[in-house]
Amino acid sequence: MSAGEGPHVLVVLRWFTKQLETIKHARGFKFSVVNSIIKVTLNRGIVGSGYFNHHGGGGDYICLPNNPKYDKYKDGYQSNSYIYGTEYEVSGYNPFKNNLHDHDAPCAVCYVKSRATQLMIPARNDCPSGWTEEYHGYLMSANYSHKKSRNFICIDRDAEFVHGSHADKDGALLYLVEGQCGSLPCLPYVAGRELTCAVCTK
Ligand SMILES: [Ca+2]
Ligand SMILES: [Ca+2]
Repeated sequence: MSAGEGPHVLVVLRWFTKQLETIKHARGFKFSVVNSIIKVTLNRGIVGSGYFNHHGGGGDYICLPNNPKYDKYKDGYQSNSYIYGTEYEVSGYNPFKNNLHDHDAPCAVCYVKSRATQLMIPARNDCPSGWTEEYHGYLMSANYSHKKSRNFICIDRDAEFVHGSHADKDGALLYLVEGQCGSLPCLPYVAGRELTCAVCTK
């Protein structure tokens, strides 16, 4: 979820897009200033991953830019690794502000100056003392019954969707994650309850 380029560089992958106050453009990046902290949105794009029911291929959700650049290429399929857009699958229960079901998931990659460490905390919707909350929401991942495992990612409770994308085309999919008791202790965990998450920086 993060990529460091030095001790004071932080790239936060946000699994949603939120309207940041746009102050100015510099080197093609959007800047915003929140509480005197400069946030730079390096990339806005769409969540991509492998097809939900393929056995192999790439397994993580990644943030694909809206403006891809190709190098050498040969159109048509010669290889055996594919990438798809990603739909929210929340028909059973939607705790989000927006009705996300079957919509495509957008994303943004942000840089927060001066906070060099990023942490995604599962099963919490707040941050430890001294940390800044970037957002909180719900833990999501792949469907257990599908053929492919994926990473757990934190989706903002105010998550947006790609407008005009309500088409049920599938591709990669995102499901809410619920606790299962056993090795997972209940209490404090509760069977079937949707887990939260928070993304914190310091
Ligand atoms: Ca769908
Ligand atoms: Ca549930």
